[in-house]
Amino acid sequence: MADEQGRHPSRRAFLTSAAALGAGAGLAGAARANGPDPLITEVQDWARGFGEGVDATPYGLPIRFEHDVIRRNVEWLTADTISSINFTPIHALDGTITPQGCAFERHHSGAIELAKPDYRLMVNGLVDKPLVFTYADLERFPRENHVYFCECAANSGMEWAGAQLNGAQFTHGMIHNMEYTGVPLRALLQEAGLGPAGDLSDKWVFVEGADASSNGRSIPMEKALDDVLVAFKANGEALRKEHGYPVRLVVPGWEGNMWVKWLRRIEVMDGPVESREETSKYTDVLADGTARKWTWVMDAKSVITSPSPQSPITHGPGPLVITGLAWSGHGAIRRVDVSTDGGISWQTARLSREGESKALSRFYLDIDWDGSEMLLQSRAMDDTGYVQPTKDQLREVRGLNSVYHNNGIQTWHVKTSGEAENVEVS
Ligand SMILES: Nc1nc2c(c(=O)[nH]1)N[C@H]1C(S)=C(S)[C@@H](COP(=O)(O)O)O[C@H]1N2
Ligand SMILES: [Mo]
Repeated sequence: MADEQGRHPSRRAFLTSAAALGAGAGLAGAARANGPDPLITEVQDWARGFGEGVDATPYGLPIRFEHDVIRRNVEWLTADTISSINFTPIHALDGTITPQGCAFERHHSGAIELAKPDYRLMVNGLVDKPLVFTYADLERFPRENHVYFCECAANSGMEWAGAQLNGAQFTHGMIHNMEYTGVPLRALLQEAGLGPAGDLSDKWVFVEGADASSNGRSIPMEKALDDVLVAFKANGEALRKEHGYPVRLVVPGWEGNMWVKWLRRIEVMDGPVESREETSKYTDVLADGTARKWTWVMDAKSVITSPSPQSPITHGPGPLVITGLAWSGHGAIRRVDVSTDGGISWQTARLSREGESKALSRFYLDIDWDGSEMLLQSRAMDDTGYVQPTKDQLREVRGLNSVYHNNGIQTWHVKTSGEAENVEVS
């Protein structure tokens, strides 16, 4: 942080100088507020000798000043860390790609270590010839690269009954967005032979992992033949152990639970298995006690990552960058609106680039903050025309029994001090 680097004046001094310039001093004023002396003339410590050689860091980790930008778990959420969850520090990241080292993990029976030589993937069931692929076999199929978000269906699930966890990392951090390299599942199914094409519409695949939980899920054949990837690289390098090394399934736009890690088996079947993960879990209990099932697609959603409880405003009035993430499992983000008054009025934010299908979009709203309190909200719209609902609108349809698929609008109460808190407005 600034203090550890010893370069910036204290926050107090900074606020004083910003205040001296007065509100609305503009960008030049804000830049000058960084120190009393506009010019840096002295030779600084780090220029008096040599830095480290290229052999010091064969594989780099973030510099120590960034030690705070890490995955975190919430201890009371689960009984142990084996069947548990940690959260991406989205409040501290920018752009859209999530580095693997801080991308959330969700395990039902812990992260296993599975070496490439031991890896096998079986395709069986209603195929012409059941096959077992080694890792080397998978590498010989034509490959594709795609960026997709992976969101756990339970993301924001703790917020159904009202504002609870104080930070975007905890309310919205069960998401990551990576560039995957892999082979379309379609290619492996075709290799095994799917029989006459006409019969496929009522077929399903059951996908299973090699870990003790197996995390089995049924996927309709239409999706399996569409954009599902059998992936072995993320952001250019091998998958990390915790994300399913050496091979995981990527099921674009659909709930994270279906993205089976340590993928070991794909069975073509006549119908769904109705496994634990798609009946007692990952279904949505409605107000009348019945459960919605097959709610695979992650609806459009967004969150302001900064300012937010873990990323307060650290300067006075004047230029302020409001930023966040938006995504939709149905397609691309078309527009994001931001409100500073709890949803009474809205301004259209700037997308950092055109929305990409089933991938995170980064938005910015650059404002001249007058230093007063704000109730910050963001509202995403995707290319189907769907608009992210308020939490009240969601509860009207879904009741209060749900955990999964909470894509309601989030509110941060930003105080005059710049600190922010998780609140709900209705
Ligand atoms: N084999 C296996 N696959 C799994 C899981 C698991 O426990 N075992 N967890 C699932 C759940 S619930 C989610 S949200 C995603 C999380 O992927 P990540 O750990 O890479 O973030 O993996 C899914 N795939
Ligand atoms: Mo999940």
